[in-house]
Amino acid sequence: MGALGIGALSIGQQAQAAHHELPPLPYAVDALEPHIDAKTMEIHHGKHHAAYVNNLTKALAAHKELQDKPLEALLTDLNSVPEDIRTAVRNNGGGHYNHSMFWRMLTPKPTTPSKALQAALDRSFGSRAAFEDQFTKAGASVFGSGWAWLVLENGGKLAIRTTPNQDNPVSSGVKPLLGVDVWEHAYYLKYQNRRPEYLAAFLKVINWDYVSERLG
Ligand code: MN3
Repeated sequence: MGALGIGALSIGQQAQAAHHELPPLPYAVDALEPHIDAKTMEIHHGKHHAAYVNNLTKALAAHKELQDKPLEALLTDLNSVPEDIRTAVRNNGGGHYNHSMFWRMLTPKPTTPSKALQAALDRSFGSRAAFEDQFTKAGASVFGSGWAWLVLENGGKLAIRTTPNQDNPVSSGVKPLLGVDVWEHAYYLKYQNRRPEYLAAFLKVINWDYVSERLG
């Protein structure tokens, strides 16, 4: 038993040390061309997302008790995070959490919403096209850096929200199903100031299978 316990503990410690890691992209960096270019993907994932992971790890270094807590739990209850690292967790933990889902929300493969998601889109927005129109308008309306989201509210209704910086809707108690990163780093190399063009391109590479899965 003793040896087993020590073994389990050491595996646990390894898992903790590796808790916050940059996940690999689920496709090649050029897979989303021409809608999202390879250079943008390379820098966005390999530099920006990596920096959020590194800075989160640094922030948590002095708070070992938080290192094995799921990121979603930290972001859902930011007030429980010690004040000295709360902003760092909000920004860098949010950045890591947002981007980890963002890569999976994209795919080069053609996908469509599940029956359940399509019905929910119809109920909440009238049609998928009407949703896409409102979603891209919301993305275009974000002033400065932030995100636009399709969220599942507590009553089971879908809604569109925007958040500043790297805030995630889980911090206000709703579940994100789809998010679009409208920080300039997500599109500037290819689209410069033409954010609406980036948003139109984004619609072409949405992974509706994953979004449907998130609806549950
Ligand atoms: Mn980004």
